[in-house]
Amino acid sequence: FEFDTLIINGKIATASECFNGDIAIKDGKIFAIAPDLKSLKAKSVIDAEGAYVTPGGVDGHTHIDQENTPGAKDYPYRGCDGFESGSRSSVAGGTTTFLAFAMQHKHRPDHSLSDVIGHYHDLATGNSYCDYGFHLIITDPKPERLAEFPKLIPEFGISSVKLYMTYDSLKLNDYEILHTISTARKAGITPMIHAENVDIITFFSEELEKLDLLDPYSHARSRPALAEQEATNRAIVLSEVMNVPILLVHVSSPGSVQRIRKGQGKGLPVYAETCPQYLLLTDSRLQHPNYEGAKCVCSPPLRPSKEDLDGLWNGCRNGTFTIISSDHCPFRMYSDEGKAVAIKDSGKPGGDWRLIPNGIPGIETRMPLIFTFGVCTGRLSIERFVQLTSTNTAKLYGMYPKKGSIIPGADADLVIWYPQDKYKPTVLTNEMLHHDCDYTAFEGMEMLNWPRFTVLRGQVVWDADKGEVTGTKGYGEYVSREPSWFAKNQVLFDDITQTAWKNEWRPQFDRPLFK
Ligand code: DUC
Ligand code: ZN
Ligand code: ZN
Ligand code: ZN
Repeated sequence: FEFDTLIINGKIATASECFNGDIAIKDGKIFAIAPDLKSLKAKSVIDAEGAYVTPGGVDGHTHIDQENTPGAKDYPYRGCDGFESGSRSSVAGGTTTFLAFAMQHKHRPDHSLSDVIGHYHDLATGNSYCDYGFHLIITDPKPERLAEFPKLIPEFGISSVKLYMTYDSLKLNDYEILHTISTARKAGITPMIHAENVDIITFFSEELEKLDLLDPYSHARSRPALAEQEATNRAIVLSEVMNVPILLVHVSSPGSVQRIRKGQGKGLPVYAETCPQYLLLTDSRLQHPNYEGAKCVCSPPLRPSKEDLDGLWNGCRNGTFTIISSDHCPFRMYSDEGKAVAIKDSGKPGGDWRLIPNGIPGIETRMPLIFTFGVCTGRLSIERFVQLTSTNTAKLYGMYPKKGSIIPGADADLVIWYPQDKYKPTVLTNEMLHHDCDYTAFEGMEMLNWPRFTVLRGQVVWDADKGEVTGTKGYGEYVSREPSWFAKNQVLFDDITQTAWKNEWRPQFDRPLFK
Protein backbone atom coordinates (compact mmCIF):
# COMPACT_ATOMS: atom_id res chain seq x y z
CA PHE A 1 0.00 0.00 0.00
CA GLU A 2 1.46 3.31 -1.06
CA PHE A 3 0.19 6.68 0.04
CA ASP A 4 0.12 9.66 -2.28
CA THR A 5 1.69 12.11 0.13
CA LEU A 6 3.09 12.19 3.63
CA ILE A 7 3.40 15.42 5.53
CA ILE A 8 5.92 14.89 8.28
CA ASN A 9 7.17 16.85 11.28
CA GLY A 10 4.14 19.11 11.45
CA LYS A 11 2.81 21.06 14.38
CA ILE A 12 -0.76 20.16 13.45
CA ALA A 13 -3.26 22.78 14.57
CA THR A 14 -7.02 22.35 14.48
CA ALA A 15 -9.88 24.37 15.91
CA SER A 16 -9.47 22.58 19.22
CA GLU A 17 -5.89 21.34 19.63
CA CYS A 18 -2.30 21.52 18.49
CA PHE A 19 0.05 18.52 18.46
CA ASN A 20 3.20 17.22 16.79
CA GLY A 21 2.50 14.66 14.10
CA ASP A 22 2.46 13.36 10.54
CA ILE A 23 -0.39 13.20 8.03
CA ALA A 24 -0.89 10.52 5.36
CA ILE A 25 -2.91 11.47 2.28
CA LYS A 26 -4.57 9.09 -0.17
CA ASP A 27 -6.88 9.97 -3.07
CA GLY A 28 -7.13 13.61 -2.05
CA LYS A 29 -8.29 12.82 1.47
CA ILE A 30 -6.68 12.65 4.85
CA PHE A 31 -6.16 8.96 5.58
CA ALA A 32 -4.24 8.93 8.84
CA ILE A 33 -2.85 11.26 11.48
CA ALA A 34 -0.35 9.90 13.96
CA PRO A 35 2.73 10.91 15.94
CA ASP A 36 5.04 9.12 13.47
CA LEU A 37 4.15 7.80 10.00
CA LYS A 38 7.65 8.07 8.54
CA SER A 39 7.95 4.35 7.89
CA LEU A 40 4.98 4.40 5.47
CA LYS A 41 5.57 4.33 1.75
CA ALA A 42 4.45 7.38 -0.19
CA LYS A 43 4.96 8.89 -3.64
CA SER A 44 5.92 12.24 -2.14
CA VAL A 45 6.96 13.54 1.24
CA ILE A 46 6.71 17.11 2.50
CA ASP A 47 8.78 17.94 5.55
CA ALA A 48 7.04 20.66 7.54
CA GLU A 49 10.23 21.09 9.61
CA GLY A 50 8.28 21.66 12.79
CA ALA A 51 6.06 24.41 11.34
CA TYR A 52 2.33 24.75 11.85
CA VAL A 53 0.08 22.72 9.60
CA THR A 54 -3.43 24.18 9.59
CA PRO A 55 -6.58 23.41 7.62
CA GLY A 56 -6.75 25.19 4.26
CA GLY A 57 -8.34 28.60 4.58
CA VAL A 58 -12.07 28.89 3.92
CA ASP A 59 -13.04 32.42 2.88
CA GLY A 60 -16.75 32.94 3.46
CA HIS A 61 -17.07 36.27 1.66
CA THR A 62 -15.66 37.11 -1.78
CA HIS A 63 -16.92 38.99 -4.81
CA ILE A 64 -15.59 37.17 -7.86
CA ASP A 65 -16.70 38.14 -11.35
CA GLN A 66 -19.72 39.80 -9.79
CA GLU A 67 -21.64 42.24 -11.92
CA ASN A 68 -22.87 45.48 -10.56
CA THR A 69 -20.98 45.72 -7.31
CA PRO A 70 -22.18 48.92 -5.67
CA GLY A 71 -20.54 52.28 -5.67
CA ALA A 72 -22.25 54.86 -3.54
CA LYS A 73 -24.33 56.01 -6.51
CA ASP A 74 -25.11 52.48 -7.63
CA TYR A 75 -22.79 53.03 -10.55
CA PRO A 76 -22.43 49.54 -12.04
CA TYR A 77 -18.85 48.45 -11.55
CA ARG A 78 -17.51 45.01 -12.26
CA GLY A 79 -14.65 43.79 -10.09
CA CYS A 80 -11.29 43.08 -11.71
CA ASP A 81 -10.94 39.46 -10.56
CA GLY A 82 -12.71 36.62 -12.29
CA PHE A 83 -12.57 33.02 -11.10
CA GLU A 84 -9.15 32.46 -12.66
CA SER A 85 -7.25 35.35 -11.08
CA GLY A 86 -9.34 35.34 -7.89
CA SER A 87 -8.71 31.65 -7.24
CA ARG A 88 -5.02 31.92 -8.18
CA SER A 89 -4.66 34.67 -5.61
CA SER A 90 -6.63 32.57 -3.13
CA VAL A 91 -4.31 29.55 -3.16
CA ALA A 92 -1.20 31.76 -3.01
CA GLY A 93 -2.52 33.04 0.30
CA GLY A 94 -3.48 29.68 1.78
CA THR A 95 -7.20 29.72 1.02
CA THR A 96 -8.38 26.46 -0.55
CA THR A 97 -12.11 27.20 -0.66
CA PHE A 98 -13.98 30.46 -1.11
CA LEU A 99 -17.63 31.36 -1.31
CA ALA A 100 -18.52 33.95 -3.95
CA PHE A 101 -21.76 35.80 -4.52
CA ALA A 102 -24.26 34.96 -7.25
CA MET A 103 -26.23 38.18 -7.54
CA GLN A 104 -29.88 38.52 -8.43
CA HIS A 105 -30.51 41.78 -10.32
CA LYS A 106 -33.49 43.92 -9.41
CA HIS A 107 -33.67 45.09 -13.00
CA ARG A 108 -33.96 41.53 -14.31
CA PRO A 109 -37.19 40.33 -12.70
CA ASP A 110 -37.47 37.73 -15.46
CA HIS A 111 -34.35 35.88 -14.22
CA SER A 112 -35.15 33.00 -11.89
CA LEU A 113 -32.72 32.15 -9.12
CA SER A 114 -31.78 29.06 -11.14
CA ASP A 115 -30.84 31.37 -14.04
CA VAL A 116 -28.67 33.44 -11.73
CA ILE A 117 -26.91 30.39 -10.30
CA GLY A 118 -26.41 28.96 -13.81
CA HIS A 119 -24.79 32.20 -14.91
CA TYR A 120 -22.18 32.05 -12.14
CA HIS A 121 -21.52 28.38 -12.78
CA ASP A 122 -20.76 29.30 -16.38
CA LEU A 123 -18.27 31.90 -15.19
CA ALA A 124 -16.58 29.55 -12.71
CA THR A 125 -16.57 26.12 -14.35
CA GLY A 126 -13.14 25.14 -15.56
CA ASN A 127 -11.57 28.39 -14.41
CA SER A 128 -10.79 27.91 -10.74
CA TYR A 129 -7.54 26.90 -9.05
CA CYS A 130 -9.36 26.21 -5.79
CA ASP A 131 -12.69 24.90 -4.57
CA TYR A 132 -15.61 27.30 -4.41
CA GLY A 133 -19.28 27.64 -3.65
CA PHE A 134 -21.93 30.33 -4.01
CA HIS A 135 -24.10 32.44 -1.77
CA LEU A 136 -27.10 34.06 -3.46
CA ILE A 137 -27.70 37.80 -3.11
CA ILE A 138 -31.44 38.41 -2.99
CA THR A 139 -32.48 41.89 -4.16
CA ASP A 140 -36.04 41.16 -5.25
CA PRO A 141 -37.81 38.80 -2.86
CA LYS A 142 -41.05 38.50 -4.76
CA PRO A 143 -43.15 35.39 -4.09
CA GLU A 144 -42.03 33.47 -7.21
CA ARG A 145 -38.42 33.89 -6.17
CA LEU A 146 -38.97 32.94 -2.53
CA ALA A 147 -40.82 29.89 -3.84
CA GLU A 148 -37.47 28.72 -5.24
CA PHE A 149 -35.81 28.61 -1.81
CA PRO A 150 -36.73 24.98 -0.96
CA LYS A 151 -34.73 23.71 -3.93
CA LEU A 152 -31.59 25.76 -3.24
CA ILE A 153 -29.98 23.11 -1.03
CA PRO A 154 -31.19 19.89 -2.68
CA GLU A 155 -30.71 21.04 -6.27
CA PHE A 156 -27.97 23.63 -6.09
CA GLY A 157 -26.06 23.01 -2.86
CA ILE A 158 -26.57 26.62 -1.76
CA SER A 159 -27.40 27.09 1.93
CA SER A 160 -26.96 30.84 2.44
CA VAL A 161 -28.35 34.10 1.04
CA LYS A 162 -27.10 37.66 1.50
CA LEU A 163 -29.52 40.54 2.05
CA TYR A 164 -28.70 44.24 2.01
CA MET A 165 -30.31 46.86 4.23
CA THR A 166 -28.69 49.65 2.20
CA TYR A 167 -27.94 50.68 -1.44
CA ASP A 168 -30.97 51.62 -3.50
CA SER A 169 -30.31 48.94 -6.09
CA LEU A 170 -29.95 46.17 -3.52
CA LYS A 171 -31.78 47.00 -0.31
CA LEU A 172 -34.74 45.21 1.23
CA ASN A 173 -37.06 46.89 3.71
CA ASP A 174 -37.84 45.23 7.04
CA TYR A 175 -41.05 43.66 5.73
CA GLU A 176 -39.15 42.11 2.83
CA ILE A 177 -36.42 40.92 5.18
CA LEU A 178 -38.97 39.24 7.45
CA HIS A 179 -40.49 37.40 4.50
CA THR A 180 -37.14 36.39 3.13
CA ILE A 181 -35.61 35.15 6.38
CA SER A 182 -38.71 33.21 7.43
CA THR A 183 -38.71 31.48 4.04
CA ALA A 184 -34.98 30.88 4.39
CA ARG A 185 -35.45 29.30 7.79
CA LYS A 186 -37.98 26.80 6.51
CA ALA A 187 -35.55 25.83 3.74
CA GLY A 188 -32.61 25.49 6.17
CA ILE A 189 -30.84 28.49 4.63
CA THR A 190 -28.74 30.92 6.65
CA PRO A 191 -29.31 34.63 5.90
CA MET A 192 -26.29 36.94 5.83
CA ILE A 193 -27.11 40.58 6.44
CA HIS A 194 -25.32 43.74 5.30
CA ALA A 195 -26.45 46.00 8.12
CA GLU A 196 -26.25 49.75 7.56
CA ASN A 197 -29.13 52.21 7.95
CA VAL A 198 -29.85 53.50 4.46
CA ASP A 199 -31.67 56.67 5.56
CA ILE A 200 -28.83 57.81 7.79
CA ILE A 201 -26.43 57.26 4.88
CA THR A 202 -28.66 59.13 2.42
CA PHE A 203 -29.04 62.05 4.82
CA PHE A 204 -25.31 62.38 5.46
CA SER A 205 -24.48 61.91 1.79
CA GLU A 206 -26.76 64.80 0.83
CA GLU A 207 -25.25 67.05 3.49
CA LEU A 208 -21.72 66.28 2.29
CA GLU A 209 -22.79 66.88 -1.29
CA LYS A 210 -24.19 70.31 -0.39
CA LEU A 211 -20.83 71.19 1.17
CA ASP A 212 -19.01 69.89 -1.91
CA LEU A 213 -17.12 67.40 0.26
CA LEU A 214 -16.40 64.73 -2.33
CA ASP A 215 -12.96 63.42 -1.36
CA PRO A 216 -12.51 59.74 -0.37
CA TYR A 217 -12.52 60.54 3.36
CA SER A 218 -16.04 61.94 2.99
CA HIS A 219 -17.22 58.50 1.93
CA ALA A 220 -16.48 57.30 5.45
CA ARG A 221 -18.23 60.35 6.96
CA SER A 222 -21.34 59.48 4.99
CA ARG A 223 -21.63 56.09 6.74
CA PRO A 224 -21.11 56.67 10.47
CA ALA A 225 -20.65 53.74 12.84
CA LEU A 226 -24.08 54.44 14.34
CA ALA A 227 -25.64 53.66 10.95
CA GLU A 228 -24.12 50.21 11.23
CA GLN A 229 -25.04 49.83 14.90
CA GLU A 230 -28.70 50.75 14.41
CA ALA A 231 -29.10 48.35 11.48
CA THR A 232 -27.20 45.59 13.30
CA ASN A 233 -29.55 45.92 16.23
CA ARG A 234 -32.57 45.89 13.91
CA ALA A 235 -31.32 42.82 12.05
CA ILE A 236 -30.92 41.00 15.38
CA VAL A 237 -34.47 41.93 16.37
CA LEU A 238 -35.86 40.73 13.03
CA SER A 239 -33.97 37.47 13.41
CA GLU A 240 -35.29 37.06 16.96
CA VAL A 241 -38.86 37.72 15.87
CA MET A 242 -38.60 35.00 13.23
CA ASN A 243 -36.25 32.81 15.24
CA VAL A 244 -33.85 32.55 12.34
CA PRO A 245 -30.09 32.25 12.76
CA ILE A 246 -28.33 35.12 10.99
CA LEU A 247 -24.78 36.11 10.17
CA LEU A 248 -23.85 39.78 10.22
CA VAL A 249 -21.29 40.34 7.48
CA HIS A 250 -18.25 42.65 7.56
CA VAL A 251 -18.83 44.13 11.02
CA SER A 252 -16.61 47.20 11.39
CA SER A 253 -17.34 48.87 14.72
CA PRO A 254 -17.08 47.87 18.39
CA GLY A 255 -20.54 49.32 19.04
CA SER A 256 -21.94 46.69 16.69
CA VAL A 257 -19.85 44.01 18.40
CA GLN A 258 -21.49 44.94 21.70
CA ARG A 259 -24.99 44.71 20.24
CA ILE A 260 -24.19 41.32 18.74
CA ARG A 261 -22.71 40.09 22.01
CA LYS A 262 -25.82 41.17 23.86
CA GLY A 263 -27.98 39.14 21.46
CA GLN A 264 -25.68 36.13 21.81
CA GLY A 265 -25.85 36.55 25.57
CA LYS A 266 -29.61 36.07 25.35
CA GLY A 267 -28.99 32.78 23.55
CA LEU A 268 -29.91 34.06 20.11
CA PRO A 269 -28.29 32.33 17.14
CA VAL A 270 -26.53 35.46 15.93
CA TYR A 271 -23.18 34.99 14.16
CA ALA A 272 -20.78 37.63 13.01
CA GLU A 273 -17.99 38.22 10.56
CA THR A 274 -15.23 40.78 10.44
CA CYS A 275 -12.40 41.33 7.94
CA PRO A 276 -8.66 42.10 8.11
CA GLN A 277 -9.17 45.70 6.93
CA TYR A 278 -11.38 46.49 9.95
CA LEU A 279 -8.86 44.87 12.31
CA LEU A 280 -5.79 46.58 10.85
CA LEU A 281 -6.61 49.87 9.11
CA THR A 282 -8.11 53.15 10.29
CA ASP A 283 -9.78 55.90 8.28
CA SER A 284 -6.56 57.96 8.28
CA ARG A 285 -5.86 55.88 5.16
CA LEU A 286 -8.61 57.79 3.39
CA GLN A 287 -6.96 61.15 4.01
CA HIS A 288 -3.96 60.34 1.87
CA PRO A 289 -3.00 63.02 -0.70
CA ASN A 290 -3.33 62.49 -4.47
CA TYR A 291 -6.60 60.65 -4.16
CA GLU A 292 -4.74 57.53 -2.92
CA GLY A 293 -7.39 57.25 -0.22
CA ALA A 294 -9.71 55.83 -2.88
CA LYS A 295 -7.79 52.56 -2.52
CA CYS A 296 -9.26 52.08 0.95
CA VAL A 297 -12.89 52.95 0.25
CA CYS A 298 -15.10 50.10 1.36
CA SER A 299 -18.51 49.70 2.96
CA PRO A 300 -18.86 49.79 5.87
CA PRO A 301 -15.93 52.22 5.94
CA LEU A 302 -12.73 52.07 7.95
CA ARG A 303 -13.23 53.50 11.43
CA PRO A 304 -11.25 56.28 13.16
CA SER A 305 -9.29 54.96 16.09
CA LYS A 306 -7.02 52.37 17.60
CA GLU A 307 -9.84 51.72 20.10
CA ASP A 308 -12.00 50.65 17.16
CA LEU A 309 -9.36 48.14 16.05
CA ASP A 310 -8.88 46.88 19.62
CA GLY A 311 -12.62 46.45 20.06
CA LEU A 312 -12.76 44.23 16.99
CA TRP A 313 -9.75 42.15 18.07
CA ASN A 314 -11.52 41.67 21.39
CA GLY A 315 -14.54 40.36 19.51
CA CYS A 316 -12.25 37.88 17.75
CA ARG A 317 -10.76 36.73 21.03
CA ASN A 318 -13.91 36.45 23.07
CA GLY A 319 -15.96 34.52 20.52
CA THR A 320 -18.36 37.25 19.41
CA PHE A 321 -16.96 36.92 15.91
CA THR A 322 -17.54 33.56 14.33
CA ILE A 323 -15.44 34.07 11.21
CA ILE A 324 -12.90 36.37 9.58
CA SER A 325 -13.45 36.70 5.82
CA SER A 326 -11.71 38.87 3.25
CA ASP A 327 -14.68 40.59 1.57
CA HIS A 328 -12.41 40.47 -1.48
CA CYS A 329 -14.04 43.06 -3.70
CA PRO A 330 -11.31 44.30 -6.04
CA PHE A 331 -11.43 47.30 -8.35
CA ARG A 332 -8.48 48.81 -10.15
CA MET A 333 -7.39 52.19 -8.89
CA TYR A 334 -6.10 53.42 -12.25
CA SER A 335 -7.67 53.36 -15.68
CA ASP A 336 -5.66 52.39 -18.75
CA GLU A 337 -4.81 56.07 -19.24
CA GLY A 338 -3.25 56.04 -15.78
CA LYS A 339 -5.91 58.19 -14.16
CA ALA A 340 -7.69 57.31 -10.93
CA VAL A 341 -10.94 55.75 -12.12
CA ALA A 342 -13.21 57.92 -9.97
CA ILE A 343 -11.48 61.08 -11.19
CA LYS A 344 -11.84 60.00 -14.80
CA ASP A 345 -15.47 58.94 -14.41
CA SER A 346 -16.53 62.04 -12.50
CA GLY A 347 -14.76 64.45 -14.85
CA LYS A 348 -13.74 66.39 -11.73
CA PRO A 349 -10.03 66.95 -11.07
CA GLY A 350 -10.64 66.33 -7.37
CA GLY A 351 -12.65 63.16 -8.07
CA ASP A 352 -15.91 62.19 -6.39
CA TRP A 353 -16.29 59.48 -3.75
CA ARG A 354 -19.79 58.76 -4.98
CA LEU A 355 -18.18 57.17 -8.03
CA ILE A 356 -15.65 55.07 -6.14
CA PRO A 357 -16.74 51.43 -6.14
CA ASN A 358 -16.98 50.14 -2.57
CA GLY A 359 -14.52 47.40 -1.81
CA ILE A 360 -10.88 46.37 -1.56
CA PRO A 361 -8.97 43.22 -2.57
CA GLY A 362 -7.83 40.77 0.12
CA ILE A 363 -8.40 37.10 -0.72
CA GLU A 364 -4.63 36.41 -0.73
CA THR A 365 -3.62 38.50 2.27
CA ARG A 366 -6.34 37.37 4.71
CA MET A 367 -4.61 34.26 6.12
CA PRO A 368 -1.06 35.70 6.33
CA LEU A 369 -2.30 38.98 7.86
CA ILE A 370 -4.34 37.27 10.57
CA PHE A 371 -1.49 34.85 11.21
CA THR A 372 0.97 37.75 11.49
CA PHE A 373 -1.14 40.20 13.49
CA GLY A 374 -3.19 37.59 15.37
CA VAL A 375 -1.03 34.53 16.06
CA CYS A 376 2.48 36.04 15.93
CA THR A 377 1.53 38.94 18.21
CA GLY A 378 -0.21 36.63 20.67
CA ARG A 379 -3.64 38.18 20.14
CA LEU A 380 -5.09 34.88 18.94
CA SER A 381 -4.22 31.32 19.88
CA ILE A 382 -3.43 29.10 16.91
CA GLU A 383 -6.66 27.19 17.59
CA ARG A 384 -8.71 30.39 17.52
CA PHE A 385 -6.95 31.36 14.28
CA VAL A 386 -8.05 28.06 12.74
CA GLN A 387 -11.62 28.54 13.95
CA LEU A 388 -11.92 32.05 12.57
CA THR A 389 -10.24 31.50 9.21
CA SER A 390 -11.38 28.00 8.34
CA THR A 391 -13.29 25.64 10.61
CA ASN A 392 -16.09 27.95 11.70
CA THR A 393 -16.64 29.12 8.13
CA ALA A 394 -16.97 25.52 6.98
CA LYS A 395 -19.39 24.78 9.85
CA LEU A 396 -21.42 27.95 9.43
CA TYR A 397 -21.93 27.38 5.72
CA GLY A 398 -22.51 23.62 5.69
CA MET A 399 -19.16 22.35 4.33
CA TYR A 400 -17.86 20.72 7.51
CA PRO A 401 -16.10 18.33 8.05
CA LYS A 402 -15.23 17.89 4.35
CA LYS A 403 -13.68 21.36 4.58
CA GLY A 404 -12.11 23.15 7.53
CA SER A 405 -10.91 20.10 9.43
CA ILE A 406 -7.94 17.81 9.79
CA ILE A 407 -9.56 14.45 10.47
CA PRO A 408 -9.49 11.14 8.61
CA GLY A 409 -11.90 11.28 5.68
CA ALA A 410 -11.79 15.05 5.23
CA ASP A 411 -10.46 16.66 2.07
CA ALA A 412 -6.69 17.01 2.33
CA ASP A 413 -6.80 20.82 2.25
CA LEU A 414 -3.87 22.11 4.27
CA VAL A 415 -1.57 25.05 4.78
CA ILE A 416 2.00 24.35 5.77
CA TRP A 417 3.50 27.52 7.22
CA TYR A 418 7.16 28.43 7.54
CA PRO A 419 8.96 27.43 10.72
CA GLN A 420 8.99 30.78 12.50
CA ASP A 421 12.79 30.92 12.62
CA LYS A 422 13.08 30.18 8.89
CA TYR A 423 10.86 33.02 7.71
CA LYS A 424 12.55 36.33 7.05
CA PRO A 425 10.05 39.12 7.81
CA THR A 426 8.87 40.47 4.47
CA VAL A 427 7.35 43.80 3.54
CA LEU A 428 4.10 43.21 1.67
CA THR A 429 3.90 44.70 -1.81
CA ASN A 430 1.31 44.34 -4.51
CA GLU A 431 3.90 42.79 -6.82
CA MET A 432 3.97 39.72 -4.54
CA LEU A 433 0.27 39.09 -5.09
CA HIS A 434 -1.54 37.07 -7.75
CA HIS A 435 -4.80 38.98 -8.15
CA ASP A 436 -5.55 41.25 -11.11
CA CYS A 437 -5.77 44.39 -8.99
CA ASP A 438 -3.24 47.22 -9.25
CA TYR A 439 -2.88 47.74 -5.50
CA THR A 440 -3.25 46.25 -2.05
CA ALA A 441 -4.52 48.34 0.84
CA PHE A 442 -2.00 46.50 3.04
CA GLU A 443 1.06 47.65 1.06
CA GLY A 444 4.10 48.09 3.32
CA MET A 445 2.95 45.92 6.21
CA GLU A 446 5.60 43.64 7.63
CA MET A 447 4.60 40.00 7.33
CA LEU A 448 5.94 37.53 9.91
CA ASN A 449 4.90 34.36 8.06
CA TRP A 450 3.26 33.21 4.83
CA PRO A 451 1.79 29.93 3.63
CA ARG A 452 4.80 27.93 2.42
CA PHE A 453 2.70 25.20 0.77
CA THR A 454 -1.00 25.21 0.07
CA VAL A 455 -2.41 21.73 -0.43
CA LEU A 456 -5.83 21.23 -2.03
CA ARG A 457 -7.27 17.72 -2.05
CA GLY A 458 -3.75 16.34 -1.75
CA GLN A 459 -2.16 18.46 -4.49
CA VAL A 460 0.39 21.17 -3.76
CA VAL A 461 -1.21 24.16 -5.46
CA TRP A 462 1.08 26.87 -4.07
CA ASP A 463 4.80 26.54 -3.33
CA ALA A 464 6.30 29.65 -1.77
CA ASP A 465 9.84 28.22 -1.85
CA LYS A 466 9.54 28.19 -5.65
CA GLY A 467 7.46 31.37 -5.50
CA GLU A 468 4.81 29.95 -7.80
CA VAL A 469 1.29 28.69 -8.08
CA THR A 470 1.80 25.00 -8.86
CA GLY A 471 -1.87 24.06 -9.19
CA THR A 472 -3.80 24.08 -12.42
CA LYS A 473 -6.74 26.12 -13.58
CA GLY A 474 -9.84 23.98 -13.57
CA TYR A 475 -8.67 21.70 -10.73
CA GLY A 476 -10.97 23.63 -8.38
CA GLU A 477 -14.36 22.02 -7.83
CA TYR A 478 -17.75 23.34 -6.91
CA VAL A 479 -18.63 22.56 -3.29
CA SER A 480 -22.24 21.60 -2.83
CA ARG A 481 -23.25 22.69 0.65
CA GLU A 482 -25.63 21.49 3.34
CA PRO A 483 -27.49 23.48 5.99
CA SER A 484 -25.39 25.25 8.57
CA TRP A 485 -23.72 22.97 11.07
CA PHE A 486 -24.28 25.59 13.75
CA ALA A 487 -28.02 25.88 13.37
CA LYS A 488 -28.54 22.25 14.26
CA ASN A 489 -27.04 22.84 17.67
CA GLN A 490 -29.20 25.82 18.50
CA VAL A 491 -30.58 25.46 21.95
CA LEU A 492 -33.58 27.73 21.87
CA PHE A 493 -35.34 28.41 25.07
CA ASP A 494 -37.59 30.66 27.15
CA ASP A 495 -40.09 31.52 24.48
CA ILE A 496 -43.05 29.50 23.27
CA THR A 497 -42.71 30.81 19.74
CA GLN A 498 -39.15 29.66 19.62
CA THR A 499 -39.95 26.20 20.94
CA ALA A 500 -42.71 25.83 18.40
CA TRP A 501 -40.49 26.87 15.53
CA LYS A 502 -37.45 24.83 16.31
CA ASN A 503 -38.58 21.42 15.05
CA GLU A 504 -37.84 22.47 11.53
CA TRP A 505 -34.15 22.38 12.35
CA ARG A 506 -34.37 18.95 13.89
CA PRO A 507 -33.64 16.71 10.89
CA GLN A 508 -30.10 17.96 10.96
CA PHE A 509 -29.46 16.30 14.30
CA ASP A 510 -29.39 13.00 12.43
CA ARG A 511 -26.93 14.11 9.77
CA PRO A 512 -24.00 11.68 9.53
CA LEU A 513 -20.47 13.05 9.40
CA PHE A 514 -19.87 11.77 5.87
CA LYS A 515 -22.41 10.61 3.35
N1 DUC B 1 -20.68 45.03 0.67
C1 DUC B 1 -19.86 44.04 0.51
O1 DUC B 1 -20.11 42.98 1.03
N2 DUC B 1 -18.76 44.20 -0.20
C2 DUC B 1 -18.39 45.40 -0.81
C3 DUC B 1 -19.37 46.46 -0.74
C4 DUC B 1 -20.50 46.21 0.14
O2 DUC B 1 -21.29 47.07 0.39
ZN1 ZN C 1 -27.75 43.07 -14.84
ZN1 ZN D 1 -21.95 44.04 2.13
ZN1 ZN E 1 -18.71 41.91 0.32
